[in-house]
Amino acid sequence: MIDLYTWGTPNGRKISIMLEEVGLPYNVHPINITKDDQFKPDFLKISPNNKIPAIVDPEGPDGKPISLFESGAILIYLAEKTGQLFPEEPRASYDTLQWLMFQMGGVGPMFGQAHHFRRFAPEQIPYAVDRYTNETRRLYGVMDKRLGDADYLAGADYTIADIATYPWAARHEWQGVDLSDFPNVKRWYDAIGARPAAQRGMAVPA
Ligand SMILES: N[C@@H](CCC(=O)N[C@@H](CS)C(=O)NCC(=O)O)C(=O)O
Repeated sequence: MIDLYTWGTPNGRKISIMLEEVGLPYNVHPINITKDDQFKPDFLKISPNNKIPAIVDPEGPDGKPISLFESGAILIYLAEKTGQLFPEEPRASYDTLQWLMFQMGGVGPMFGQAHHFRRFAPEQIPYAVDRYTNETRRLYGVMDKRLGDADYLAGADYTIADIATYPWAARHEWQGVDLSDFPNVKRWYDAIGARPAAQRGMAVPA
């Protein structure tokens, strides 16, 4: 049974959606990042950057336990462990990796800053709000163009690139984004939202 250390945030929900999609059983360990659980020594042994998500798989690739942090690495690990949601054919595999990296290096950090400056900063700083809201909208534009050409981010198939991006799009209201401005993203968002595994994963931790 895989141990998942998580909280109710987009990065955490990437992994619960993935575990639900591939059908691996898992135990949820809530790490309350609003109460500094992420700084506790036992958690730091698993996740030295004091961030969720992290996993411990008692049956790693060599049959021994493995612990992993960084959601992109965890998604690749679970995809390779199960042979699901990460195409093997080289072109499709690189398409998946490039859209996964686009999420990890662009969507996650920029949407996260939009959340911070729009909702959580102790004072409203117009420069920061505009900068990250505009960058978020630009990234939705990139996704909308891509999803006008393909059903999913990496092409014809639903992959870990979509799983990484969906929980961030689920916070579109926090970002001041109306999905009707991005109709291809909306179609993709609704398709993933209709998947029972995505619905179960989005409800973790309970
Ligand atoms: N690049 C990391 C980012 C993880 C991340 O930012 N996690 C946030 C919650 S979404 C967190 O644990 N924050 C707590 C902190 O920074 O102290 C990943 O994708 O796993």
